[in-house]
Amino acid sequence: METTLIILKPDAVQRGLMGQIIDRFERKGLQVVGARMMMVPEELARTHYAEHEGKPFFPGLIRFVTSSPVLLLAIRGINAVAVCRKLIGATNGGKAEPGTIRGDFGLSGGYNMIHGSDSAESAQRELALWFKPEELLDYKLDAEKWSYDPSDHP
Ligand code: DAT
Ligand code: MG
Repeated sequence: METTLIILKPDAVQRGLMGQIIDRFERKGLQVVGARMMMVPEELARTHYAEHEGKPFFPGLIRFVTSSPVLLLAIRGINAVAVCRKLIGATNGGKAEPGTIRGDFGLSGGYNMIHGSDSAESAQRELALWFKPEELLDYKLDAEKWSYDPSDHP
């Protein structure tokens, strides 16, 4: 089992898309193990996006993610990082495949509604950045036995 960090960015919250986006993860069979809304402090945004510091879009990105509340989600499942990235789609909504979250709901490269960790290592770093350990809940999802074949489990 893997846990990944998802952030519904200010545009997703303002456009009233939180429910529809959460639904994508739930109907896939993934488990929500953490959730919290917040205004993002600039320092936290800069740390989260540190790999992009110095790129031309960086100042606009920081302004955007700190401009209005976001919804943090911690999502768990087998290969959750890769599965979520696939559900999210390509970075630019105008180019993302239909059927993906960005492909179905967006047109923009910067205002692309959602963040998902890009590797297991990023997920660990980012979950620790945004959630306190006690905010990630270990609980049994009863429907899970119908989402996975027992032989799927590592
Ligand atoms: P992703 O969010 O798909 O992992 P990324 O890590 O390359 O994409 O970039 C982080 C965020 O920065 C992305 O979600 C939106 C913004 N961004 C990336 N490239 C951009 C660009 N060329 N113009 C504007 N914003 C961009
Ligand atoms: Mg990224």
